[in-house]
Amino acid sequence: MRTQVAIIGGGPSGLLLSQLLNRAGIATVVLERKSRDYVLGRIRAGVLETGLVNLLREAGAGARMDREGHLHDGCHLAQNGRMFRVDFREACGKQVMVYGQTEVTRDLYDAQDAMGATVIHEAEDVALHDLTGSPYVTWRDAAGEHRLDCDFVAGCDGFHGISRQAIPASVRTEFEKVYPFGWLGILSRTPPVEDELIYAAHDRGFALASMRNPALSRYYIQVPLTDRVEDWSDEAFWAEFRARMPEDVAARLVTGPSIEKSIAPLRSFVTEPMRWGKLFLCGDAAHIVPPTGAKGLNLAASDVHYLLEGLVAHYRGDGRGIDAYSQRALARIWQAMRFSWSLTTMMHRFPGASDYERRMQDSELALLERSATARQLLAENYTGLPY
Ligand code: FAS
Ligand code: PHB
Repeated sequence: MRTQVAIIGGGPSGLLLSQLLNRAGIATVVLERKSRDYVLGRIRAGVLETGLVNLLREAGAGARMDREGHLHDGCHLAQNGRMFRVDFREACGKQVMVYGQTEVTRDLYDAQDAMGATVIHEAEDVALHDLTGSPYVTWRDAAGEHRLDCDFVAGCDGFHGISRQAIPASVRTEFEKVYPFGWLGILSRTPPVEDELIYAAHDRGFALASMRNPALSRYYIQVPLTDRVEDWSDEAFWAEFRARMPEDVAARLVTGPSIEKSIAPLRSFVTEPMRWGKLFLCGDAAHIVPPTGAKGLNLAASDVHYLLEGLVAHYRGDGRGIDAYSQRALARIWQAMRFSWSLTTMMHRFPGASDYERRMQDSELALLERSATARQLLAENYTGLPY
């Protein structure tokens, strides 16, 4: 087999890149380790920046999002029971789209099917070869061993994939911060407690009220890294969530059985460079942000944007785009890293934090409540910096 761009990973990065490249007349093959059902069973992000919304429309995969997604003009910040609003439209004239990553991935799979794109599932032992020469990919499945020759490889295989490791350790620089807590998240078929998201800082710990649609709520609470999902009954979750939200919010909370419950660790991670010969890293394969700023999925989208531009230019005879890919992507990544780290540091309770550090957190929130300029800076970052 031969193609122009081999894409490792059939999550949102890989599928969006494949869809956009094919629409530009560039052939791809996507190699995904898991089954389609497994990929679509993951519950992850929920907030889409305008950049991603526009890319999905450009990819011909935005129709259901436009029908079923919800545009939000702002969000709420709460501190030990007091709540104030950040008005994105007033602060920076932008909005966010609330539409689950699971649905984005489903829409991309449907668009890939409609296009007749090649997505190979349950590809085992994927390996990358000759990345600085004539690259090719090998894998194994029920039918046996396979080889795919290509011009380029896009490593869209997430944090635990193989692509990042294909870049020699002597070339790679990794930057990491692991946070001393995780997020316990649940999905429940209940009406969201508020029309917009609520990020709540509380002495008991952080909590987030989000949603997928008017009948499906997505809620999170900060938990110690030592907690396991089985430690948390639904009742215990609801009681703790209520305790961290303002009283009027807690009073109107509708609870119900969880249909998904999981704990995600929080880390900030970046690997540099994002290119090695004919290999380009994209999305979680290259970076991880704590979900506080809702940047993970959205950074994957801006990587796809830069890589798409570079590859399209290359096939038209101009190699500057792919040469600049890593630098362009990292410039935006580090801004999102800063924002996600800053919001996480402000909103969570850190074990062993000094009284001074706690006062700094209170002061950051007080500044946001008081200053339209501070809210504008938060709104510009939350709704997404320009590509
Ligand atoms: P993904 O990890 O989504 O996809 C990579 C794909 O590659 C997977 O399908 C995997 O099976 C496949 N793969 C891996 N190794 C392979 C191999 N060797 N061969 C072939 N295929 C391979 N972001 C937010 O903005 N908000 C959130 O609330 C949020 N919650 C999250 C919760 C969890 C538990 C996790 C892990 C992430 C969360 N994220 C969140 C971030 C998440 O949304 C990512 O940013 C997003 O999935 C990035 O998409 P991809 O880069 O495609 O990586
Ligand atoms: C979600 O709805 O899953 C969500 C929303 C905003 C975040 C993180 C997660 O910052």
